[in-house]
Amino acid sequence: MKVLFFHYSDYLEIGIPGGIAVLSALLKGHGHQVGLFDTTFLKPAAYRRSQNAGSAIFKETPYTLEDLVEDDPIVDLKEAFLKTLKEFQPDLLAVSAMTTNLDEILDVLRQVHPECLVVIGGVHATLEPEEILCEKVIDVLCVGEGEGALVDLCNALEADKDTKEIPNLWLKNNGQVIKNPLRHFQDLDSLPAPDWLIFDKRHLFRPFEGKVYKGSFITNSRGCPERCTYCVNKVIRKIHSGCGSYFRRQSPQKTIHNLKTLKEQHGATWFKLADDTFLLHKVSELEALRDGVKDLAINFGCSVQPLTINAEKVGLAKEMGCVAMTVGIESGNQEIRRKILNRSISNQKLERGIRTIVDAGIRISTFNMIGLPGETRENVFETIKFNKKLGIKAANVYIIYPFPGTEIARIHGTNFRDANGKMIPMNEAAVFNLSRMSPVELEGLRKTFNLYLVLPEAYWGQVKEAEGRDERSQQILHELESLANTYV
Ligand code: B12
Repeated sequence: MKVLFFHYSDYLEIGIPGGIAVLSALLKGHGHQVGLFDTTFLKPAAYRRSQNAGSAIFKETPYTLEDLVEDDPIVDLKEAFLKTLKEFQPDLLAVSAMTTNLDEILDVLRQVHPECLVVIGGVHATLEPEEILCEKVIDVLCVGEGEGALVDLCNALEADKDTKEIPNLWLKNNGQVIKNPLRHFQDLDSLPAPDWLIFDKRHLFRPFEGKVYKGSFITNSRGCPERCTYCVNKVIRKIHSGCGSYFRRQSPQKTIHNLKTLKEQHGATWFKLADDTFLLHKVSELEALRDGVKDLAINFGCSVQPLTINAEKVGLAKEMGCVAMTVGIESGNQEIRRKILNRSISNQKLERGIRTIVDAGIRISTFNMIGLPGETRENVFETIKFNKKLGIKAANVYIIYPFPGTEIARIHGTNFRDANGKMIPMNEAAVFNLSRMSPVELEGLRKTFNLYLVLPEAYWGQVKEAEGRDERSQQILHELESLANTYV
């Protein structure tokens, strides 16, 4: 079978999608031929090299991603897709969708109408299967994990066998939808190393502390033990009741094997372990990982769940090559964190955890959300000040987006689609209006959050001026960004 994967991402939003990478490796192992249509490096006509490169808060590298795409031609997405379909002649188009890219994917498919069978999977397919299967351009949908389902589908199609009873797949049949039950969760140790070979090499661009490395995202667990009100994991866990333990970890041996393979195949030496649970592994497992990883001489960053941080585990991560950790603070107000987000950790414990990471000499950044239900401007400043007190120099800050199915979306009756049925883009999340701030004020705080964080309080009056939308505010914003660079 010839299977063409479709990965839709905004221009230059790099990072290898773990789902497609593992599915591709598995299909190749079963003798199928795999191709990829990836929008990440398709330069749109509207693209302009950013004017203010260098003024955002980061350390400059000898070259940037923009340098790497300098000579690329402008490409029309639809034409490029048609060309790939013509050249590759797939038997099956395998599409991966998150909530955030579904509309763009469907736009392309509706314009092109591929002749081959189209199967869709990914987080959004799992969350909203009914909605997606109403689309004429989609034939088959995969709920949950795709490994068993996609291999079974390809093998059956190739052998001209019936595909109607493949677990995890929903199929259209004479105007009806066949909804097959879910299979037991995937054993992570039985999977091959992710296939990065089908991706453009520029996905591996990894700037860190002024140097450029090669690498991308990998995961070594699935599911999540937490039940946060804003996260899709809680919904996905519910859909899968009866499929086994939702949260699963890979064995250290398997993680070592995958890292080794990716280093050998691609020269990758900088990885981002994208799941939140790196330090949830037992000490004995982390020791085994350390023993296998330290000779690989790799660097990595990982996200960690604050309650799992302790000096012994952080020390082991450091010995393996961990140079950066990201911790979800989400809100500096522990009552908001507990009551609104269902994250029970106290500020005191969070602080202790973060200091442990700092003391180990590991660079730290945080995840923060603003625009939370009932939140005030003062609450946002509690989050800024909490980060500041901990000496954080890099904060990821998002306006909360109530994804479909999450508790926050249910409680507040939000719809991620506007009156015309279009998905509300991530960068317009302020319109959900869950907090006590206006969308304009919230957007202003989002763009200046890191300036408040990095610059001394003496500058805060100027930073407030930069919150505005007018030209003068923009000008102040750029000036302050340059100034902030001297503080990091
Ligand atoms: C790494 C990562 C990223 C990376 C890479 C993204 C990518 N495309 O993989 C980057 C940093 C780019 C990223 C960005 C964002 N991300 Co992200 N990301 C992740 C993370 C941590 C890991 C993804 C991963 O590799 N998973 C492991 C693989 C194996 O699982 P999988 O992708 O689900 O694939 C399996 C199945 O879904 C299925 N499947 C997938 N595709 C297909 C296709 C077919 C044909 C079939 C049959 C099956 C199938 O089979 C796979 C194997 O079982 C997940 C959380 C998580 N643990 O999944 C969040 C997650 C996917 N991200 C999320 C979000 C919100 C974002 C952002 C919006 C964040 C932001 N505020 O900017 C952006 C959006 C980017 C965009 N433009 O759309 C949400 C998605 C919510 C949603 N409803 O869509 C998640 C689930 C986190 C969360 N818990 O909320 N992300």
